[in-house]
Parts: sequence; C-alpha cells; structure tokens
Amino acid sequence: MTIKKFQGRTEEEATARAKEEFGPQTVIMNVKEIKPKGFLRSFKTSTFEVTAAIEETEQSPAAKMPAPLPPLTGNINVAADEPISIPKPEPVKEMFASVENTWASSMGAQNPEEKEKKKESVLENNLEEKLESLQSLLEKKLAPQQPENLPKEVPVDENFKFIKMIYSILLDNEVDEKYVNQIMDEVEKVMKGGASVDLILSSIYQKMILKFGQPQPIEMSGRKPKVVFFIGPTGVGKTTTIAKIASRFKVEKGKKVALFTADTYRIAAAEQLRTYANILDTPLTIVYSSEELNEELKKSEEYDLVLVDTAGFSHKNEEQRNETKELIDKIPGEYQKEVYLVLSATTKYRDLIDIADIYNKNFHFKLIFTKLDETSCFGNILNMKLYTGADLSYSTYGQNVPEDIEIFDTQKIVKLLLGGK
Ligand SMILES: Nc1nc2c(ncn2[C@@H]2O[C@H](COP(=O)(O)OP(=O)(O)O)[C@@H](O)[C@H]2O)c(=O)[nH]1
Ligand SMILES: [Mg+2]
Repeated sequence: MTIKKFQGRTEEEATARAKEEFGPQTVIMNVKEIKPKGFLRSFKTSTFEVTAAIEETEQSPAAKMPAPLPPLTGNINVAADEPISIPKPEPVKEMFASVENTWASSMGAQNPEEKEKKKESVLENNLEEKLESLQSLLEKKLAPQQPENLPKEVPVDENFKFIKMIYSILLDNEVDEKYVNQIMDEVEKVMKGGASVDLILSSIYQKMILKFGQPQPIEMSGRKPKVVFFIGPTGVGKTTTIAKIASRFKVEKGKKVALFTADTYRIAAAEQLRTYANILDTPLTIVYSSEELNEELKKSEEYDLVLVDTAGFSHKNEEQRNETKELIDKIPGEYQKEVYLVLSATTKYRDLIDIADIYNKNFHFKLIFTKLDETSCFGNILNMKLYTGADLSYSTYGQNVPEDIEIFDTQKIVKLLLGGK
C-alpha cells in the first residue's frame, strides 16, 4: 500500500488529483480542511488536503512508480508526507473464522451499501474483542508471526479496510497524523512476509506500546532525601497530584515524606497544600528562594522524599519560569533530583506544543498527565510523549485524593486509542 497526500482548492479537486496519480482504485483515508493563517486570513479561503492510499497491484499506477515520490513541501508538514509503503499482504490465513462466517451468512439479500456497513460494524465489534484478548496473548509471548490456529484465507481488500479503519480510529482519537503514518510505516517492516487482520492489529498494538515506552514513576534510590519538583501550567493539577503521590509513598510504602511549596504567588496555593499536609501528617515548608530551599533541604535528611510544588506559570511568563529554573538548577549535586512536568489531557494540542517547546528548552522532565476522566480522546498523550521524548510516569483521573492516580497504564491507553474500551 502507498499513502500520499494531495491538496486542492476543494475536496473534489484534491481527490481528483489523487485519482489522477493513483487511478480509480484510490482509497481516501482522510480529508482535512486547511484553514488560512496569518493577518490576511479573512480574505483567503480554505484549501483541502486528502490522504489517499492505493493497494499496489501489477496494474495500479502506484506499482509502476519507479521510485518513492519526493516528499511534498509548502505548508504541509513534511515529516507526515513521506510516502508510506505497506507491502501488499500475501493472501493469508485468517484467525477470524467467526467473522467471515458471520459475514457470509448475513450478506445474502442485502444491497452492496448495506453489506459494506455490516462488514464495518462486524470489524469494529471484532476489534473490540481482539483488543481484549491481545494483552494476554502478548503477555504469553505468543509470537504474532506464528499464530497457533491456522487461519483461513482472507481477501486482500479486507486487510486494507481494516488498516483504513485503524487509521481513522487513531485520527479520531487525535493522534497526530504524522505519528499515525510513522506507526503504519514501522508496522510495514514488521509485517513483511504477509499479514492477517490479527497480525496487523498485534503489530500496531506492539508498536504503540513501544512508542509509549516503559512508564518511569518515582524510584527511591541514592542519597536521602530525593527531591522531586512538579512544574507545569496553572490549574493542571500539580498540587492535587503531589497530595496523591505523597499519600502513596507515605501510607502505602511507609516512606517519610516532606512537602515544600515554592508557590508563593497565591496565598490560597500554600493553604491548599497545607490542608493535604495536615491530613497526611507531613510537614509543609514554604520556600521563597533557591537559597531557602537548599537550607531547608539540609534540615530534611531524615526524609526519604521531598515533593516540591511550584507556581504554575503560563508559558509566556519568563520571569516565573526563570525562578523555577533557578530552584531546580541550584540544588546541590549530591541530591538526587527529578522533575515532573504536569500536563492536562484536556489541553488543546496546539497549546500543548507551545508549552512543551518552552519546558523542553529549560528542563529535563518526565510527564504526568492529569484529568484523563475529563476527555475520551487520548491522542495528545502519545503526541506529547513523542514530541518531547520524555518518559511518562503517572496519570490521574479525578479529583479524589489519594485514589485517582496510577502509574501510567500503557496497555490501557493503547487499547483505548485503538478503539477499545
Ligand atoms: N477531573 C479532574 N480534576 C482534577 C484532576 N487533578 C486535579 N484536578 C482539579 O483541577 C483543579 C486544579 O488543581 P490544582 O492541583 O490546584 O492545580 P495546580 O494549579 O496545577 O496546582 C482542582 O479543582 C483539582 O481538583 C484530575 O485528574 N481530574
Ligand atoms: Mg497548585
């Protein structure tokens, strides 16, 4: 399969361009309206970009192309536009005997459109079931290349439809198209030698698990106390998350935890943390400068963990950013320190990119995602993981302290991203 983008003034024009190059068998994977930007945007009209795919057959124009097409340039994101070639799956055996049988028995007297719809809904139901069993399958280390049950043949275009469905599920979950294309591209390499729907799904699932990486929560090691900073925009849940983590370490793991706050901009901020400190019966220290922080740390040697709350600042506020940076940078080298950037899963992608740009330049951090309970769209978590290259650590999913936090559950999020429940 080859995937490429085409632009036009209208959707029809972009589609026509795709068909001109790929032929009548072109499948449109996605249509995107590109809104004009800049000062004169109200005088300009939108353009349209379609992502088109073609199954490579002997006759298809794509198959005759001598070499991969050069990436498109202009106002398109080039990284997303490298042609992706997924090899034509060999006619393979299929594990979904039940699906095929359901289709066969239910297709009888229907018109072609109804048949299509029915196939898609069967595919979706099946995806759900498949995702359920996938994790245990992987845990048993069943090599996907050697399925136990020998499956029966499946037509090539069913695989193609399946890939298209996964592609649009990922886009619906707001995974950046450039990363969707990367995943598909990498899966291609894994799929060499033929693919069943099962293989495709388990390859995509595995690739995504790898992309998320192993979550890295706070580990106790080295000299006491370990100093952990929580940074991030205002209102994302830094203070609440600190209370949840403090409780975890103190109550569940029996560690000695101290809370510091450098959020001295709002009186209410320190009071909020003090309330949690009182409930947890841990000391709270307010620090106004880097010197004070280091002085207080010297007095905290009996503690295993010092959690430091910082003032949330808008990514545009340079002064507050520099203050936070100084606090972190000036911790004496003998202390083990870690920085966690707290981001909300509800923040728009565009804003997350701006935030990440600023924090990436100034800090080395791991990521905590909050407010997973307030969205059903988790693509931004993968987008930010890949954009920053930082490790994920925890996710939070509610206001309840200490319950609503867990170490980032990669399998669960990948399943959700692939349309599971
Ligand atoms: N729904 C939901 N709300 C949260 C979560 N974490 C924090 N909050 C709420 O978000 C608001 C801001 O939290 P706070 O900890 O003060 O954010 P900070 O400004 O970053 O310290 C509070 O009302 C919290 O209860 C979460 O995971 N889910
Ligand atoms: Mg706070």
